[in-house]
Amino acid sequence: MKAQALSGRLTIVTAESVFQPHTFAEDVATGLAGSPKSLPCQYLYDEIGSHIFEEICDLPEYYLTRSEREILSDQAGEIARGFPNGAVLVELGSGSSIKTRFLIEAFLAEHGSLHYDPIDISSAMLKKSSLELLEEYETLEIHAVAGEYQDGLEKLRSEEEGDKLVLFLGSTIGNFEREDAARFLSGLAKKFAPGDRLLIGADLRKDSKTIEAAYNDDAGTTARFNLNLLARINRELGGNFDLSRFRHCARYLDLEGRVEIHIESLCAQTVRVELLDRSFDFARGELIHTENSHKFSIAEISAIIDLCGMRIIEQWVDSRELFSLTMAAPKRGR
Ligand code: AVJ
Repeated sequence: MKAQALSGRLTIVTAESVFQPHTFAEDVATGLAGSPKSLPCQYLYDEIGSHIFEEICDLPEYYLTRSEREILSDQAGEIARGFPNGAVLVELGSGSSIKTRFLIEAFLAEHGSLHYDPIDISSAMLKKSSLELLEEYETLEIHAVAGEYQDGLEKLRSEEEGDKLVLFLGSTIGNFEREDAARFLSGLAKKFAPGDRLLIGADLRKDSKTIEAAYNDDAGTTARFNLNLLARINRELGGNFDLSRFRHCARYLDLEGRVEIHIESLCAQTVRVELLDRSFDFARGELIHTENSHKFSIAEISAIIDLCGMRIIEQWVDSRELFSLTMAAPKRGR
């Protein structure tokens, strides 16, 4: 298919958050000077990080993607039939859009054509996956937004285009602190028209062995994903991190229901970051916090949906009961 035929069905707009090259430098400076040290997890997903994350999704230990895919492939037809007038599919954090294909195909089968609006921080990934989708599905139209979720949502198409089905898959919600998750979903619910729906994937609480294995895989892919953050500081900010002097660690806190991911300094060392014109001291065993991944019980999911002004329409789990998918509507909705 010609590039023209593809690009006629594709618009990519860039939200404010992407036009701020200084924020990475500032956030690194603040995070590494802090005590305890930390780095915001959204910086894990540069082009290289996004690709390593795709590898994580295929790992034998990383059950999340397969479980969610099982639910989506089983339920996509039913979900599409739940929107008799069709819907605009909006996806928060689309990545490579692989799982979304089940829904795209179901909506196309049911309604013939479809508008798909992915929002993702990685504009390279957005462009690549959008072009792949357009090549495959001739009646698909894509309005992609490069940016963070919050300002990405401001750039969506208007209500007149139809009911929206907002996808928030992969347990990305687990990256938020629980209070921030509630705040985010409340904000989303406030923007919802009566016919709009949220389809949210959330990883379930379970035995710590299964969870810890998913974040400490044998192939070391998750370690590579995590340490890429230091490599990114080297690449973009002229850092001199020696990656062999750091290691990945992830542990599950059962009570809190979350995996805490850190990078540990294996020795006492000083790291220079040229563009910041600063050095950072690390003690042996000192940790940089890089990510949290929260897990939820079914009761916790119900409570958060209710708290955020929504009601559950349907809820599914996979055959091994590891992962959940929840369809919610605004309380005042149809
Ligand atoms: C993309 C946030 C859902 O928490 O499982 C996977 C990120 N980090 N392995 C997760 C992640 C390390 C992932 N989320």
